[in-house]
Amino acid sequence: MEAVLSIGSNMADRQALLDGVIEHFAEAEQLRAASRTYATPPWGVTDQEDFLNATLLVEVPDEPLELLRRCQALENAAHRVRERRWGPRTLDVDIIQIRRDGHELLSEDPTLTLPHPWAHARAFVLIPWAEIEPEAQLRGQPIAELIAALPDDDVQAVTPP
Ligand code: A4P
Ligand code: MG
Repeated sequence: MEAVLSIGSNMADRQALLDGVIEHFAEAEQLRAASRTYATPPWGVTDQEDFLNATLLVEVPDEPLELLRRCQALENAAHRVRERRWGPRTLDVDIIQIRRDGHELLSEDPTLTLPHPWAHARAFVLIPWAEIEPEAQLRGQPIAELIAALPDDDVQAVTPP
């Protein structure tokens, strides 16, 4: 199956933490594409440091929950401490979308909600994603349209290196 991952960090050596995730999938020969790294203002809880964010396309043999465990293991390896929702983190690896045979999986399961419930509203997810998959769709809607519907300020704040 194919999966779109959003990776983010706003603590410690942010770029090295993102690179570690990219290397993990590249070494397994499962990395299909990686966006550049974007600097992004904090979304949700705004009194925290800026993030670096990137989006990856991976192709993995795992079942969806196995991929989630892998993503969480990568977070744990970065010594991530969860203190508050949407708060500062060394590394966040979220599954944005999973596709099988080109069809998007949908899930309401709180353990793994698909697509990621906030993806459509997050410039820091959609803009890097559009860089690697400009024609992608989320719930059948082109991500280019979702980006066009975001507030201009949100879009302009997501800055490439
Ligand atoms: N979970 C359910 N669906 C998914 C999914 N599709 N991918 C569950 C990953 N996890 C999923 O996540 C809480 C639970 O979500 C997990 O147990 C998992 O089973 P968490 O990572 O433990 O908690 P969290 O990340 O603090 O909360 P949450 O709600 O996942 O936050 P987000 O959505 O990850 O947002 N601003 C910028 N600019 N850049 C960022 O990267 N990130 C966040 C975190 C907030 N603001 C940001 C950024
Ligand atoms: Mg998360």
